[in-house]
Amino acid sequence: MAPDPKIAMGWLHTAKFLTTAPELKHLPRIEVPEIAFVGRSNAGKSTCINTLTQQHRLAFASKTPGRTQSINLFSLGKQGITDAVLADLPGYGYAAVPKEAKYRWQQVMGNYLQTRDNLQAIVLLCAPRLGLTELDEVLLDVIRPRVEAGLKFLVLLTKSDKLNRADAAKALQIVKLQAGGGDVKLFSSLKRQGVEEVAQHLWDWAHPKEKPEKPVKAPRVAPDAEAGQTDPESRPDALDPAAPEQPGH
Ligand SMILES: Nc1nc2c(ncn2[C@@H]2O[C@H](COP(=O)(O)OP(=O)(O)OP(=O)(O)O)[C@@H](O)[C@H]2O)c(=O)[nH]1
Ligand SMILES: [Mg+2]
Repeated sequence: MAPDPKIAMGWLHTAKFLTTAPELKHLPRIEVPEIAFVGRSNAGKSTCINTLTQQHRLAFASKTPGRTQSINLFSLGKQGITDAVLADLPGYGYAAVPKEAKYRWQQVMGNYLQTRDNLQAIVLLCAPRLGLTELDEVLLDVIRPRVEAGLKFLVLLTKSDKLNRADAAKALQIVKLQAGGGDVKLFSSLKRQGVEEVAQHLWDWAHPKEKPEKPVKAPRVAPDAEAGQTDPESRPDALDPAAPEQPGH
């Protein structure tokens, strides 16, 4: 965990709009970890991003389901050095969307979730009264191989302010079972429930602690290293807007 939730919240507050794209092939290739917010339409994804970043209108939120229609990326990082990206994805399951658009979006989403190289974690948001719906289960099936390969994953029961304590506890229990023991949390943008906790998760995903290397016989320390000099090339990779699009999409 980030040593202090204030650090994670301060980091999230640096969020800036980066780009928007109707499908994966239009997204820039990015080297830093990406954290995607997914879920049914109207679940509260865009609002959740605004709450976490403490910015009112970073992501477009609306009462009308289907508000977010493209993949929107927001960059994060202090001192202008991007060290992570948040992705706000369009929701699924909105009945009024024409069949063709639904199909197109399933393809875009499946493609994104299965092949986006720098995807580090997924936050799946769902309404506590609905729990995980059939479409959420389909999404879980799609990402299962990647979760097994190390993709981080968190389920948020959004709008928890709409439930009393007993109902919220019950919903949490049910979704925990549905998610097969995965991490599930109550979240409310309105009441700010779970905000700092989720912020800390995001921080941790974006700043994984490096595994200690196997102990090796200590070499003689070079004078430069003793002086604490760092190699600029060893900084976390910043975004490279000039990078070519990922091949094969
Ligand atoms: N009561 C309550 N309402 C919320 C909360 N979070 C979001 N909402 C409302 O839910 C509606 C949908 O929020 P959005 O953030 O646009 O939902 P979305 O998941 O991004 O929707 P799409 O872009 O259509 O996929 C808006 O009217 C929000 O004000 C919350 O924590 N509590
Ligand atoms: Mg949205």
